[in-house]
Amino acid sequence: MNVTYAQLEEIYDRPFFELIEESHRVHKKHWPGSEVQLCTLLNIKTGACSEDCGYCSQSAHHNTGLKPEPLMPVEEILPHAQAARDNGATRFCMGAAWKGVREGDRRFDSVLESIREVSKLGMEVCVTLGHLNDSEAKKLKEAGVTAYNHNIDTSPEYYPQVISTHTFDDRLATIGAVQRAGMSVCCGGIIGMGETRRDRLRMLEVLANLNPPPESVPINCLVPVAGTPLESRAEPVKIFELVRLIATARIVLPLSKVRLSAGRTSLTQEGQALCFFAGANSFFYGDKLLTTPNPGENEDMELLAALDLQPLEPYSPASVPVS
Ligand code: SAM
Ligand code: DTB
Ligand code: SF4
Repeated sequence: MNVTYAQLEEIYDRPFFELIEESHRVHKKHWPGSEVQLCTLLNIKTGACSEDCGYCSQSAHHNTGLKPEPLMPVEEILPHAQAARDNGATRFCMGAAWKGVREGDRRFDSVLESIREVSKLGMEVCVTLGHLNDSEAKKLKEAGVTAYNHNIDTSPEYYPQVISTHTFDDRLATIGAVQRAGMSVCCGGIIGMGETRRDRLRMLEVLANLNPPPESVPINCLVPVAGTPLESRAEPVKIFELVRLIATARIVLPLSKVRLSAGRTSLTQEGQALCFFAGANSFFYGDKLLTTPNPGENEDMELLAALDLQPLEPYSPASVPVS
């Protein structure tokens, strides 16, 4: 979809109930069921990251007190993946805190082996491993990766205020490699980092104009981490601004899964219900994100039951949109 900034602004600024009525209508047209995707995260390599992302607990540039851990071998990863599947996860997402993978590095070979094993469990397999070139992306696809998560995080204009060790264009280059390799792109961002409404909409503009648009779009609310530069710039996200952004994303990215991501522990259940009504159809499931807390599994299952929503079966017809 070719979407302009002016169109995004017009959608976002509609009277609140008109906006969410429209986004709910678009949602029902393309996602007629009441399924929600449950993605479970596992941090397979923790901390000591060379990048300086201002929000991140895992950057070696910030003193967050996080204890670095080396890359988990396949035998340590598999029990986590099995537990996630047994608890009802649809997608298993493995994250590594480093700048990117390097072909020929034994750590990359170890990740490829883990992907091959996890993909036998029947869940969708997502990884988020930083920067990739074409041939690395191809190897990940061949190993069984369904989707690659690589966020643009904010607008091109605000990006240098958040990160200095790589550029917005570096992020787009990796997204290009992921697309050429035939993996789905999972790409979204963070709000609550002191950015403006314009930055949020510029971020959506870039996402909506990716060709093809991302298969999934995580919308994270900043989890302020002590010791990070953004701790002091953090602004609690206003729930109706989050709902407006999700509704706008649903309208301009009708075929994408919109994921209510980090920051749910600061939202009420009623607030989350509004997000699902406005068009979110995925969330992170399990009591830990990568390094920070997430609502408990029982609490989330109760929320789904109360809203008459069902966990999405991986690879089921309901996991693809009606176009
Ligand atoms: N190192 C890889 C990368 O940068 O793509 C993968 C892991 S990184 C932690 C994945 C994403 O998590 C980031 O792009 C960001 O959107 C999100 N994230 C990290 N820390 C966060 C925080 N404190 N609050 C909200 N989202 C966060
Ligand atoms: C995404 O957009 N959010 C997830 C996932 N992709 C990898 C990560 C959220 C991390 C929140 C902070 C933490 O737990 O360290
Ligand atoms: Fe490293 Fe990713 Fe954290 Fe940036 S967001 S510091 S690249 S782990």
